[in-house]
Amino acid sequence: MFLVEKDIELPVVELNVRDDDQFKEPFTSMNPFHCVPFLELDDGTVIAESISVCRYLEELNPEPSLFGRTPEERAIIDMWNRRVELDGFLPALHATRNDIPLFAGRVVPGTRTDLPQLPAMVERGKEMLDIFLGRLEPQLADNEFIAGPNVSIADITCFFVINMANRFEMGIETRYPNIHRWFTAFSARPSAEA
Ligand SMILES: N[C@@H](CCC(=O)N[C@@H](CS)C(=O)NCC(=O)O)C(=O)O
Repeated sequence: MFLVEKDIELPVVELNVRDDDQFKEPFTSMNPFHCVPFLELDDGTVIAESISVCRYLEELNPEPSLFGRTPEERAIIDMWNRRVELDGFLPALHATRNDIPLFAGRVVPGTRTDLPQLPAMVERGKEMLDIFLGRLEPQLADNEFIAGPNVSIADITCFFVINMANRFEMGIETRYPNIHRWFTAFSARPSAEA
């Protein structure tokens, strides 16, 4: 989504993470945290972590800005992106990974372990997610986008949180109408369709 929003084209290698490509060479050495995406530079340096990759690409391609242009904009966007990641994405991730049978044996991203899927983590994840949604709703009552009047990286991060939340039928459409309005509009962007 970030690449489409920024109109950046990169050569892409697709890994089949269900078939454990990320644990095979050369990828296991490139990202020992065994997750996609990661970016390999021409000198062989590897940058993993989605937000770190996006931040690097934004430095090279400042417009359209998704991380903010001024110190204040950058701080506000960073604040919201962290809230979305820490308070929304993590609970949604743990609820999802402890719930869907496909994730048995892989409850922590990029691992294969015998840690069992715990129903209590699904319930707690949903409860924490609901607290996050309750805090996000008033922000979207007053703002078109997550971090204010302009689209930002926080919208992209949150798009994935709401996608995961929708699986849990949390009644977003009726209980959080402003989140629903934002999500419907964001889903229609070419980057979401891509
Ligand atoms: N912290 C990483 C997490 C990335 C992540 O969870 N990627 C998943 C995408 S499906 C993955 O590669 N999973 C592989 C696995 O769990 O084995 C980031 O933000 O980029």
